[in-house]
Parts: sequence; C-alpha cells; structure tokens
Amino acid sequence: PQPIYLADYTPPNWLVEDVSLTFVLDPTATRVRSTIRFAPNPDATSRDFFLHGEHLNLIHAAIDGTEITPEMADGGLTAEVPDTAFTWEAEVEISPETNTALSGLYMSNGMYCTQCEAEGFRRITFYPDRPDVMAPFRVRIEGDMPVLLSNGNPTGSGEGWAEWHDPWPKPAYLFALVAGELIAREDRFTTMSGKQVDLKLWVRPGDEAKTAFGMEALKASMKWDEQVYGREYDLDIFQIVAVSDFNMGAMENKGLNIFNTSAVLASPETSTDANFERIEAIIAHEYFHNWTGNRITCRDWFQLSLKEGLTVFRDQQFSGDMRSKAVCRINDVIALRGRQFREDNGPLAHQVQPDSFVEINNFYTATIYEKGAELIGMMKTLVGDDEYYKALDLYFTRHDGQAATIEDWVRVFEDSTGRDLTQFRRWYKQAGTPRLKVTDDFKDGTYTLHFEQETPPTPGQDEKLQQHIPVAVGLIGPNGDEVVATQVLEMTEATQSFTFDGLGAKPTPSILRHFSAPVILQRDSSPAERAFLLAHDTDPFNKWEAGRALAKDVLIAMVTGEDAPLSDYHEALTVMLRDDSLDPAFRALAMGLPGQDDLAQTLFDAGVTPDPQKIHRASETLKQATAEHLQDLLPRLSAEMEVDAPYEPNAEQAGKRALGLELLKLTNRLDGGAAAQALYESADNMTHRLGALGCLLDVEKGSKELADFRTRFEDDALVMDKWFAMQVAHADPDKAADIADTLTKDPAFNWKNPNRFRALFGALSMNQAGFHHASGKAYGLLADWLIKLDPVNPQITARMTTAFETWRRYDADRQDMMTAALKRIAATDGLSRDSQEMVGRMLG
Ligand code: BAL
Ligand code: ZN
Repeated sequence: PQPIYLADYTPPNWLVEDVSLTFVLDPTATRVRSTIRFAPNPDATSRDFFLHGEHLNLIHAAIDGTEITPEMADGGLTAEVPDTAFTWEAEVEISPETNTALSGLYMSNGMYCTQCEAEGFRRITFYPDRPDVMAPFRVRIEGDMPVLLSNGNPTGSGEGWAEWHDPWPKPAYLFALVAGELIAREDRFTTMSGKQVDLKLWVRPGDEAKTAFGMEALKASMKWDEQVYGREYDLDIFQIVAVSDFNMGAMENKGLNIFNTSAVLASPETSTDANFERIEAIIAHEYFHNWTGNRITCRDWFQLSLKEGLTVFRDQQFSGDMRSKAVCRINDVIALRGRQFREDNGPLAHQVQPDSFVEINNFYTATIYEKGAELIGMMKTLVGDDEYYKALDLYFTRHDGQAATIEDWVRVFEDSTGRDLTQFRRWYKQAGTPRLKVTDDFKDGTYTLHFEQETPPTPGQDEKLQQHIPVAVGLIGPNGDEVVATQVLEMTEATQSFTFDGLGAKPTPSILRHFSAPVILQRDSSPAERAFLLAHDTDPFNKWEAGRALAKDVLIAMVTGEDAPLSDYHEALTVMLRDDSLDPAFRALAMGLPGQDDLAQTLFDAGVTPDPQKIHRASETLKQATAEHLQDLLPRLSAEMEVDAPYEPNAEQAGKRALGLELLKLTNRLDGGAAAQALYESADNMTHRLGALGCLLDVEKGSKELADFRTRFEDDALVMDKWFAMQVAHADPDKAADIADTLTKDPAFNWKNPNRFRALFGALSMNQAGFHHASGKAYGLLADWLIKLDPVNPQITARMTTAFETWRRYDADRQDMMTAALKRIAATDGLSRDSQEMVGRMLG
C-alpha cells in the first residue's frame, strides 16, 4: 500500500455548500440518497472532480438534474462537471448488516449506527471525505425503528421517519446516524447565556439504570467548559447513544456522540471505581470536542493531534478538578509511560505530527493523544496560566468554523504571548523520548544542576535536534523544608547548567515536578535520597515518583542479582502508609509496583536482556516480602479504609477502596485468600467484588467465585468482559496461554465483539510473563486469532498487533518466535492495509 504524505496536501477542488441525505433503512439493502451543492474552491488550482466511495453500490447519479454515468476510480469516482457551482444527486445501496469492520453504517445488536472517523463516511455515500470540506447537513431517516437520530436539531418526525438539521458546517467524519429500539434518560442544561439544551442519553431497554452517572458527568462537563474555557454549547439538543459493538471508546459526532457501552454505562454493582472515573473522563472528552475538534476541526489527518492532544489535555484538567489533581496527574503519567513511552521507544515510534501514513486508523495512538496532551501542558507551563487562557481565547476566535493546522495552533500561541516557539515546534516533528541526564554540585552556598539532553534515534529519524524542555525544579533543605520553591528552568541546549545561590547547605533537588515534560530523567540517586523525597517533597508527583523509583531500584537489583535496597524501601513505605495526612488514593498509588513491561524496558535501556520470568519472580518476591514486613500494620490500616456509607463512585470513597484493596493484596499472601473470600461474599459493589476475585485468582483459588460471578452477570456483556479478562490477567504465567485458549472456546466468547476480543487478548498481552512465556504459546495463539479477525475487523486487528512491538528487547529465542508470529500475519492472503502497515513497521 502507498503512503500518503503531508507534503502533498492540496486544498480541495470543490467545496460543499450544503448536503441533504435520505436514508431508507434495511439491514442488507439500505438506500442512501444524497443531494450535495458543490461550489468551486477559489484556492484550488484544478477543477477535477473526485468523490470518495468504498463498498457502495451506485444506483444512479445526476448533475443539475441530468443523469450521468460517473467513472469508477480507485477508492471512489470521477465525473465531468461544470465550471461553476452545481448540484450532485446520487443514490447508493449499502449493507449495514454485513459491515463487520464497524466503520460506516453498521448494525450492532439489531440497531443501526455509524462510525465515520476517520474515513468511514465514504462507506455511506460518495462524498469528498476529507476534514477540510465542511458543510451543514440535512438528514431524513426512514425505517421501521422507533428511534431515528442524526446530528443537529430535530426538525420533524412521524411514524417511521425523522428529519434532522445540523446548521454548523462540519466535515463528514462527524456525521452520525442511529436507529433502533432505544430508551433515553432525559435532562436539561441551561447554558451560560440562558439557553435551554435538551440532554438525552440513549440505551437499550434494560440499561436505563446505568445512565445516571453518565448524565451527571455530561452536565458537569458542560458547566466546566463554560467556567474554565468560556465555551458554550451551540445546539438545542445534545445526545449520547450507547452501542455494544464499537471500535473506539467513543466518538464526538456533532450533537450525537456515540459511545462504546463500556465508556458510558455504569452502576455500582457492575462497574468499578476505575470504570466510573474513565467514563467521566470520556464523556468530558467527547463533549469538549464540540469546540476542540468540531467547531475547529483538522485540515487533514496529519493534524489529528490538534484536536486529540488538546482535548485529552482538557479532559485531564477536568478530571483533576473533579477529583484529586495529584492523583490524576500520577495516573496520567503511569498511562503515558506504559503506552506512549513504550511506543516511542520501539519500531512504531512516530511524530506527534507524522509526515506520512498508510492507514490513518493506525495513528489513533498514545503519541497523537497522550504525548500530544503533554505538549499542550508544556506550552501552558512555559507561558503560564493567564497567557495560556488568553491564547486559547484567540485560538477560538481566530479559527472558529475552520479546518486548522498544528502550525495555526502554535502561531496563535506566538501571536498571543509574543514568545518565539520555533524550537518548541520540534516536539511535534521529532519522535522519541528525550533522556535528560542530571548531575549536581554544591560549593560556597551555590548549588548547580547540570543537565544533558539526548533523544535516541527512531525509525526514519537518526539525527535528533535539541528540544525545548521545561524542567520544573524545587530544592529541599537537609531538615526537610523547601528552600527553593518550584521554578521552571528552560532547557534548550544539549548541555546546560542552572545555579541557585545563598544556600546554607547542599539541598536535595526535586526535578521535573508535576512531570513537567515527557522525558526520561536519568540521575544516580541513593536510596536514602529517594526515601527523603518520599517523606519531604512538597510536589505530590515527585513524592510519588521517589517511592516508585525506590521500588524500581529494588526490583532491578533483584533481577540482576545485586544488593537490593529492600529495607530502605520498606522503611519509606511504612512511614508513607502511616501518614494519614496523605490521601488514601495517593498512598494506594505509592504502594503500586512498576509494571513488568516498564522494568523490561528499563533493563533493556541499561544493556540487559530482560527475562520476563525473572522479572515476574522478582515482583512476586517483593510483594511477599512487603506483606511480611507490613503484617502488623495491615489489619489496622485495612480497618481504617472501610467505607461507612452507601457506595458512591466519588474520589474520596474510591481512594479508600483503592488503598483497602492494595492492602488486601498483601494480606492475601499471608492468609491464603481468606480475607478476599470474605470480601467477595459481602461485596455490594463491583470494585470490591472484582478486587476480591483477583486476589483469589492470584493464589490459585476462586473457582467457586468465578462460577458465582458468571451466574450473577451472564446477561451483562460488560461484566462478562471482566470475567474473561480477570482469568487471563491473573493467570499463572505457565498457564496463561492455555487458559486463554480454553476461554476462546467458551460459548460466550463472541470474538467479533471488540470489547470481548480485547478483554481476552488484551489481558493476555498484558500478562507479561504469560505472554512472553518461553514456550511461545501465547505468541502463537494471538497470531492465530489476529489472522482470523483481520478480514472481519482490520482496525482492531491492527491495533492489537502492537502486543509484538517490543520484540527487539528480548533474547534470540523470543525474538525468533515473535518475529515468526509477525511474519505469519504478514504472509496472510488478503491481509488488510491496516495490519500490513503495522506488521511492516514492526518488522522494519
Ligand atoms: N475522535 C475519535 C474518538 C476520540 O478521540 O474522541
Ligand atoms: Zn478525542
């Protein structure tokens, strides 16, 4: 397949003034009639006419009322057209029921729904399916369904039909249609200027009880965007629909967000605290897209991070305001390191603004999203809060209604703040995670920090330039008091030093506070210094980071057979756990160990070939030693974490449950599962039930509880996803592949459903020692299933091939087995473009 290049961008030859669509729904023979008013684009150099279209059966087409026979071309059609504005009419037939790729118009559980981002609209009708063609849409839907929805405001409806009008010009990727037997939770929101907005959250009958939380999250998001960014909603109605078969988490279609059920449905009995938190964030994210994505969209898909990075940044801010800023930041960084650093340090590393792609669906990545969000955060840190919000005001006024570029975005910041961001732009164009080495010295009251930056080569980018890195630093005196409050040092050179005068004694530096830049900090630090920062740092992120680094030192030493600073770690952990001025959620995070994937990468960076089995054993040994060390403290602390009130998914209660469950994992190693079994039996919420079940599986118990879990929830697909995932995630590494294989034969393993497939195989690829088992069984099993899934759903297949992206880290045997799996996928007849691109990039 041929790549598409950013450098080849040209403006569209034809603009669309307005669109009318009529859908006559039928599972295998839906008719779509389109009437599109085209006008020549004054900025274009050609009048050639091309419309995208895939998997469409053209019934007829006409220009200005005269029937024509267009010429079919690769990926669409061409036609002879007038020089001036004209009206295009066409009718096509499509088959939603057989559309298993879940892109375009498809059916899920008997309902019709759409997914058009990035290029799904061309599977609905012939159209210039590119984001810089924006138009108002009128839609009429005819069908034998009680609920018929599209974007914008309703303009009429009757038995078997409904009409909608979206007055805001939008690109086709934001088009949506839903039809089915649905029930709405209804509410209202009064905007800052007093406008009433109807809110509807549509679900299948039976799911009504799971909509209350989502609706509250939506109203909170609408309010927050008004208060923090001054952004008001702009239609009479805002709707969300929950769909069971969905490739993404959710989609921001104008006025009609479509959500994966997993990203919106919630109840205490079926959803964990983490589920609630994720749902709140995704609802906010999709709502925030109304301004950052919809009112201002992307000129082309190379600008994807323009909307995604900014919208992730905004949803992270929102979650921080709704919950604990510190805890949210730590979680965001854990996720960034787990997904984006892994990507950035392997064969799939790419720029936040790529120069080329083969299949855009492969670029909905942690780099575009999460690293993109870090770039916004760094800009905010560099210019300060006031200047940031002023720049955002300018962005909204200058680019409202436009399809903009990342360059437009950076220029807004330059114009608004007067700062030169020439060097900062490199963050968008240079892939890879910079390493920031730090050393220090102290002489005559002057403390100096020496920094050295280096970004390792990434595919296609051997030479790296220096980045503009905001490094937030504070200094702590020997008695634990902060002697220099947080300052932002701007690193722009390869090596740079910063001095702090007038200090009575050598301070301890707290570097990269709040994780002020997405870099890997390299500093030789003693266990004593880490423990000191864990006790005294005023920056919550770095306080957590100190504990995490100490735990990592212990684990790495255990793996490499060096002296592990175990007692320093245990002492520091005990002090931290006893400190009840610390948020339980923070303490829970501080108890968590670095992931085994993270340890493997750290070893690899240090020139050691990681052995997943050894890493697993070290983690187990440390957990056991910690349980024994803390055994006297566990009962009292666990009792303190009991929540004496009916379940609420709020941050305060969730924090207590999180710490309670971390403590239970330790108790579990001492009592053989007794406390976990008791918790399972008494649980009145999914957080406890699932946490207890995980503990039981960890000690190879829980068969009775697994059976009970299934009986209770067998009609609830989202909970059954957990049932599948848990058994694989908590499997003994020696058995993980066999357990996964057996589960694929379970009648409830509906592999065409993305949530179910991901539940099982996502869990397998994250069970590090199980996935990388020396037998290679898990590699083979995943490859078999990806080959089977590819013709059905290329997007999910391609995304899940990333389980193999770390192959270069491992020993020769594992490398051979992982590359053999990739080559076997690559050699599959008719492999999708999506998977071809991913596998090709991984094999290099
Ligand atoms: N635009 C795709 C889904 C999301 O990022 O919101
Ligand atoms: Zn998004």
